[in-house]
Amino acid sequence: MAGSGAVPVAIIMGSQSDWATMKCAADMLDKLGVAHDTRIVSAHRTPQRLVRFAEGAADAGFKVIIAGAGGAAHLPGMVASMTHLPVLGVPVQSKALSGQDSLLSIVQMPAGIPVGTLAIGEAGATNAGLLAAAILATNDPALTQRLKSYRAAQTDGVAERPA
Ligand code: RP5
Repeated sequence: MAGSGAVPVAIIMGSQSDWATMKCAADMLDKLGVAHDTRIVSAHRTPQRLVRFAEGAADAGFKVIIAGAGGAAHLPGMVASMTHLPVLGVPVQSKALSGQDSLLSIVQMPAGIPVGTLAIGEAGATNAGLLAAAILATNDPALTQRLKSYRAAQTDGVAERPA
């Protein structure tokens, strides 16, 4: 779902190469009927775009930001430093260090500027979508029901015994 910004969730990522991972967040939000916008915003290659996005995110109508990046992954923390909106960080799995660099770059924020850090890779992106929906659901009974249905279906899908 693309949009001009008047949608509740922004999914941003440091590079086109992050999209295969971050698409999992978009897919989960689609599943739960949550509108989202997707953008490439690099802390290192497009710093001015980063500032414009982060400073304007709240006025653009976003309620939650999902930010994914790999390697020296400054994006989530830098965005969080420029907006009061909740920022969920997804460490993208890097080639050199399998995402441990991304994880530590994102999770070790100094006190005062939080980033809600998810797991490395696709699981983290999927859960970022779920967590963004859960945050929005605190003020949206219909979304709460969709989230509950998703979880109930997941529970129902687990067999008692292995096949
Ligand atoms: C980071 O560098 C991006 O988030 C990406 O995960 C990583 C590699 O980027 P590319 O060289 O593939 O563009 O900034």
